[in-house]
Amino acid sequence: MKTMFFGLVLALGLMTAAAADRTWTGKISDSMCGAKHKMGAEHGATAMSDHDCTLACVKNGAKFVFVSSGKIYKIENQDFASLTEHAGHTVQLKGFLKSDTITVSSIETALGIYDLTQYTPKA
Ligand SMILES: [Cu+2]
Repeated sequence: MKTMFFGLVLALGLMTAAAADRTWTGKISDSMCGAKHKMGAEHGATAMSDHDCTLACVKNGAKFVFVSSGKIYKIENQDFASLTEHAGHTVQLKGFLKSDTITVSSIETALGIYDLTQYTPKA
């Protein structure tokens, strides 16, 4: 009886570990641009910030994606609130990865990473 109980605890423990969230540092982008926003190529001659480009692409039917270490991950929960807020930004994303798709559980601004592409200089 005792061994059965410990077996169950062990099994539950392993299940929890397998479903644990992971953290990545990367950029919120869109499926149309992927890793690189071609600065206006998709949106006429106007140069756009990564933030605006991502939002514009998503508005035009693209999906939010997450780019980390050159790899593009799909995002399962497209309606996750801070995706819009952090579009085009470098963030720390927490979530559960299944094949190439992440179910996002939290998005935070990546501390210590100063990303120039996030800022559009005001003329
Ligand atoms: Cu775009």
